[in-house]
Amino acid sequence: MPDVRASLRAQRIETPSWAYANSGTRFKVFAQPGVPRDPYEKIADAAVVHRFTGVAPTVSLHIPWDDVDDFGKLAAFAAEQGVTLGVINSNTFQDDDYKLGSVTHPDPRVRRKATDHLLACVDVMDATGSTDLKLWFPDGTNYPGQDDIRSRQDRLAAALQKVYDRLGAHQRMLLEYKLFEPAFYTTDVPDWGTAYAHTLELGRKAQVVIDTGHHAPGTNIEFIVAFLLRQGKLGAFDFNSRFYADDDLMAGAADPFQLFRIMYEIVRGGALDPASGITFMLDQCHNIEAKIPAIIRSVTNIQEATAKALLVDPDALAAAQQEGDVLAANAVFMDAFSTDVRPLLASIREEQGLDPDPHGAYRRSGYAEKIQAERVGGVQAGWGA
Ligand code: RM4
Ligand code: MN
Repeated sequence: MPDVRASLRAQRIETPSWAYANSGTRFKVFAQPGVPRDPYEKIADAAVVHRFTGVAPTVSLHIPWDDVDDFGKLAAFAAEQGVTLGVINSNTFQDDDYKLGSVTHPDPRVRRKATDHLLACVDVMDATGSTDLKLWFPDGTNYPGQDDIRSRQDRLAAALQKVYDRLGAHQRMLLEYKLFEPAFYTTDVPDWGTAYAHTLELGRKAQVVIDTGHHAPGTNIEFIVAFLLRQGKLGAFDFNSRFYADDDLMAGAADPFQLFRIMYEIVRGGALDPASGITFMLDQCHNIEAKIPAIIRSVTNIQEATAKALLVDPDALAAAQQEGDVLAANAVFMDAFSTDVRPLLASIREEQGLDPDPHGAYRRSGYAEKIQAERVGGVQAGWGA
């Protein structure tokens, strides 16, 4: 039996800077009062999430959304707040030049521009001390015949190789896949198989990111987790929830059972420990709900799914599996999933000197009122800012 309490205490969940900023759908971005105006205020909010949960000590940045003149200064500010800067995310999806793609664009000038941006992201990592570069490309086509599918793979491989060669000894590249959107006919990295093949070709410092919202409905994500872990090619998660497509809702909100099954494969693969090198990030946005409490909820949802996964009795499961007792094996799983783990997590928080109820503690802290009163004027951060 794993040491459930120790594993839960050691768990780490990274929160994304953009989740603290304004966001919306392609129809409308809804502004909320108190939203950060710059990367410093986003980090301050992330630090609050860490203060109440105790398991979110790193913040993922998005370049250029979080561009600053001095990343060393930003890293120092983060440290003052009690957090550190985590994964650096590239952005090649918000420039007119990228209409037909970024690193796979037919025009070598655009490809060079996109690749230069990725290289600049590695410079940022050098300045912040971040070890992970996360790559998600909007690249693809909308119409059959629009561009050559094979040539686009060649262009992708060439760009990835250039960036891979620039990585330092302790840095790595995380390649994310997404089924569709913004491209609707072909996507250049549409699935884990494509991401896996490219990272395999590149080498040890390239791994795959699973964004839970980036699959076709019905996809068995836990199988992908098990497979990539076994191959040593799972680098990170982007957690969020979906009902239909890339909905980016709070992790664990739409399908807590799926999150439990994913976390079980993580526990089974010995990958929960931060030393395993898997980065567990959120990648979501909060369009209609308050942001900080939604992020706290997402963190506690992941903790609950993890606690349940840790409660799966490995001996009872192995025995039932060995005997071919399908119902008994399934019951072991369902018993763990049906356990109310909230008291366990509350007692672990108390043991760590935290409030057992991070949701109530945040509400009572007055932080929401404080930022609404203080963050007046200026331009709120959001997509494109
Ligand atoms: C993409 C992808 C990336 C994220 C951006 C904001 O769909 O999920 O991980 O950085 O959105
Ligand atoms: Mn993502």
